[in-house]
Amino acid sequence: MLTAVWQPHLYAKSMRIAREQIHDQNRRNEAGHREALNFLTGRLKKDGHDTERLLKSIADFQLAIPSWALGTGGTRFARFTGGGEPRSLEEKIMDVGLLHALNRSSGSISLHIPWDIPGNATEVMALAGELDLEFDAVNSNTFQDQANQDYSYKFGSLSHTEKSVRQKAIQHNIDVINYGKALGSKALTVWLADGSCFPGQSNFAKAFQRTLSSLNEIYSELPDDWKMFVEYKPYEPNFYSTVIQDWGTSFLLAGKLGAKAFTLVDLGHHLPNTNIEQIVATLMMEGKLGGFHFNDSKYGDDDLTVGSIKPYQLFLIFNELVYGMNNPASTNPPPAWMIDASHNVKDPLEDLLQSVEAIKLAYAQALLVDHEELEAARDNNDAVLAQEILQQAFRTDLRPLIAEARLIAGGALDPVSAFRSLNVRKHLIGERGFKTVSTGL
Ligand code: PSV
Ligand code: MN
Repeated sequence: MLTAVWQPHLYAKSMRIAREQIHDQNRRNEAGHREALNFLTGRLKKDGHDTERLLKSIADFQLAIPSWALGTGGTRFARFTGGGEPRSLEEKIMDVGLLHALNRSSGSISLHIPWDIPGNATEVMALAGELDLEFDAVNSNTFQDQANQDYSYKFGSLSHTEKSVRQKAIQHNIDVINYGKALGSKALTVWLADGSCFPGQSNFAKAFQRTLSSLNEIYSELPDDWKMFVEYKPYEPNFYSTVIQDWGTSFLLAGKLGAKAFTLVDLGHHLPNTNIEQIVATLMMEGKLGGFHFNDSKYGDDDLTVGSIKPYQLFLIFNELVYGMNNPASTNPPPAWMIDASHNVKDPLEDLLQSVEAIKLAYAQALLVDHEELEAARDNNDAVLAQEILQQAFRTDLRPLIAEARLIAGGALDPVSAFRSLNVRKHLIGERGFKTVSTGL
């Protein structure tokens, strides 16, 4: 049984995973883990790696969990909800607390407004604080009409042809900034569904200019220590054109807006086979990579578990990210790391644990790359050696090192199996019921 703690000042009689329960789980796997770790660290040290430094970098790497991805996702055909889904923002925060207790790497939550409006910011902050969580970027939503809305985003929001609709969308973004301020967030993410479904429907240049002018108004309300992330996407829900369709358009907007505006890369927002690692390198070179939405895909914006389809691509992206972050000449501020995935058939919490693990693995593998050696190979046009260097890192199984970093931080050696042995989902169903539907995707 999991520990149930009554929090009188908060209204949830909610489950927490106690450290002792995690230790009990870890004791079962300890021997096998030590053996694998000793073998790995022996090899890494022989190859000249500083394993203590690697452990620290891995432990420090934190990912924001989206408030909209704690329930089951769906497609436009159906949504098969699972049991025990969070019914309120507070329950979502509790869920992120469970993830963080297990992996010690999910230390923040990213809110989508109005799906998750914090009613009482002080209480919400207190709950997050108890669970050792912070609030990451806040996300605006002008891609749906809300009940009782007397205007419509059917034909766009910040780019709408009618000024009054644009004004509503601008005001919504300003409201979102204000919600974020109360929670200690430091960034606003803007993703627009604006675009057109048919050739001729929209004037591309005018739509861009209206968007820029709306974003400028929002930008002028952004606190000095905040950032604005402009997320791009080539298609969906509009199928002919999207106003902010690609990194170039986002980069153009960010440049025109000013120093606090950046591009946000969502891995699922590219046409098939796009070289995303090159986009990352270019944006970092220009100091304009603000944030990342991780997921994986086979065809489009599939929002699948990170690393489930193209783990090598993920590693190559991290290779550029690590290079960009460690390059002393880089002016790029540390990007904000977020997951943006949807779970149609998996338990959302298990899926998120898998995504975090995949991201940390790719990051750690990228840390193994010797960039001086790689540059030398490049300078000599030695494509064979360059590939050897990258694939040597990619093919090193660093899972014991990731597990060790988690163990040191008080997390579970194997978060998914701990989640299952502790019957977390069963407990959540007992608490919240079986037929629950959470807001979000
Ligand atoms: C759009 O596809 C997106 O990636 C944006 O980040 C949204 O905020 C999120 O998904 C949820 O719809
Ligand atoms: Mn996204």
